[in-house]
Amino acid sequence: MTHPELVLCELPDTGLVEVESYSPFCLKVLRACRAAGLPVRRQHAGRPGAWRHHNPTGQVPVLLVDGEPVADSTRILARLESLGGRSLLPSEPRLRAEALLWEELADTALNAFLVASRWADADNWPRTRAAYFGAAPAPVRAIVPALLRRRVIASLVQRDVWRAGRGACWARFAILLDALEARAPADGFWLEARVGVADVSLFAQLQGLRTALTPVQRAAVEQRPRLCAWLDRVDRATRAPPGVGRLGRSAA
Ligand SMILES: N[C@@H](CCC(=O)N[C@@H](CS)C(=O)NCC(=O)O)C(=O)O
Repeated sequence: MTHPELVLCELPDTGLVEVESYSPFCLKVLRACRAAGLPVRRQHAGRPGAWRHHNPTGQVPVLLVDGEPVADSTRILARLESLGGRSLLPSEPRLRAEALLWEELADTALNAFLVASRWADADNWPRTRAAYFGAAPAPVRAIVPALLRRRVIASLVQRDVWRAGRGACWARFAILLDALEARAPADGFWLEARVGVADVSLFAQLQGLRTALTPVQRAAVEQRPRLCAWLDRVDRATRAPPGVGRLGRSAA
């Protein structure tokens, strides 16, 4: 079967093979395409709003399916199911529902900790600022990062992640990591023997916490051996084959 042409509109490549994007939602879609065996071409822009002509919310990722834009990682993964690749959803209805619940947990609760670690935590913010805005013109660098940071922190307070402060945030994060460590599969993948929606969704957020931008949170993840062994399995199963460049087509 011939596959549709897929183009992933996203942010710049990080240059890290284990975390190709600092956007966990772009990473989720990229790894899902590979897990499904669907070749995808990556297109990069310096800021999410650059793709607003494809997505009025101004967010990434957007996947162009034969030129038709599909926005939001959850909608994109649902759409992948009809594109002729391998299904990433279990066929058994209860497991299928569970996969979507894990996706929701990853996209909401885990994502909030990832955003807090990079934007709100004062220790990590200088590294985040350099990675996200280092290439921007000096006048932009002088104004935009601080404005955006204020807005992101306000949203984290609204989401109750940062409302009680830094100590409470990281204490709650540790409890969630402990639960994930206890639940992580000893072998295979999160719900089945092959990589699925739960794997790529949880992987994208947790792997995003394992970069040099957030060393304390990376150490917290890496103190959980079962979780890390599973993350490494997902990484190996969905990583770009050697020799595929950032603008190249990445196949399963
Ligand atoms: N629910 C969306 C969330 C996407 C999202 O938050 N994307 C971030 C980058 S990781 C973004 O575009 N942020 C810019 C903004 O919200 O204005 C999804 O699952 O795709």
